Amino acid sequence: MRFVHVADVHLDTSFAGRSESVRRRLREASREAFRRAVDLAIREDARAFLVAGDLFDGERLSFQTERFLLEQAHRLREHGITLVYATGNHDPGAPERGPRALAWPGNVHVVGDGTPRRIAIPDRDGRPVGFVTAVGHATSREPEDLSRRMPRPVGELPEVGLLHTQVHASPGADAHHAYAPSELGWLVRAGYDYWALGHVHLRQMLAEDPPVVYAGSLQGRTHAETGARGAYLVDLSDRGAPAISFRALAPIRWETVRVDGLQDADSLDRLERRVGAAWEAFRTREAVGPGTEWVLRVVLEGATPLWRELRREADLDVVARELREITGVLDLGVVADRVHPVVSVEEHRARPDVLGEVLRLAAAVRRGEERVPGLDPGDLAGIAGDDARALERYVQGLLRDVDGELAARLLGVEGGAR
Ligand SMILES: [Mn+2]
Repeated sequence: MRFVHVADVHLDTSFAGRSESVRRRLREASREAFRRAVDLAIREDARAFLVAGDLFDGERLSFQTERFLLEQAHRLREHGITLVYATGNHDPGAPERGPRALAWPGNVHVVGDGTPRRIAIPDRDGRPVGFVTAVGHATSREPEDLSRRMPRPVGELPEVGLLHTQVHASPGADAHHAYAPSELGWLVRAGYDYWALGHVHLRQMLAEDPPVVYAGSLQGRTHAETGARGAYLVDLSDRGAPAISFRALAPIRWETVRVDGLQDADSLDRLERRVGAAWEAFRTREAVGPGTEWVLRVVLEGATPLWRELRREADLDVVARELREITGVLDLGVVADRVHPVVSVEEHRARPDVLGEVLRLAAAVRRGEERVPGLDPGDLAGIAGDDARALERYVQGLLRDVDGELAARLLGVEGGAR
């Protein structure tokens, strides 16, 4: 059985806070990525198209998306491909109500509640080539481990489990709510040949035998969702040797480029040239082909003679607008809250004053030779528990690359920044 596995499509996300044209393009891109996944299924002669939840971002569904989805479902039907869609926390509930109440064609199975359904996947002649067992979220805050309700597979044909779940302790899970939580150990031993999962937007294989796989979001939606995004093409014809390949499909990529060492950038033109060069270097390193669109965030850091301008919103807007033109990206934002005046850290570190003492202490803490006296984990945001070693590492992390900022703040040269 060959199939395509997608997850977390989030159609009709609002993308609030961006210009109307960018928002429209981002919403189009989610549909475009979905269309490309359908193209892939048709081209590769897949028998099933699996959606592991969060097909929709919420209750609202645009006319455009409604027409689009039905069109894609019909394309799959024309090619004898079965679409199985298990709902997630963003699109929970039975298909009779809400955005899922579309006039789906007969090849579509929507599983919108917590009762597992085992669906036979036929070949072109109607003979089953495998089974997909799906279970959906009935509510937006499913507390139960739905995987425990799935029946133990039996028989000679490949069996796939389809589920929107937060697998306990999987990388990136912290960024998502623990809805329908499940245990990797149980999934591995449950008897399925492949677990098609959704919910955690970071693409990953949690296990290889059998494959337990998060497809990741089909099209990135925030700056936290970087890198290529797309679908998995899976072939279980040989149950002992599943063939799994990732296909990048998202037309838009989200990335962040950090630029520091701006001591010599003493004019708008020089600053923009530096950013332009960093952007070119990034694209060369990533070897992304033409045709990809970008939502880019440029983070300016460290010492720069332009620190005063870069903290003014109106000036930052000019930088963002000009950089958007120079780079030709779809959208671009500039973050510059870590820039500071140029001060000679080395010179100040050698002095016997308070600043010198602070700089020497910071360096010693980074090297692990000193601790910040009297520091209580309760005083720090971003760390839990009272493990002394973890606290030390955390503080060392905080003190990385801060000398210039420390010096600038203590010297008071930042006065009158706004
Ligand atoms: Mn999601």
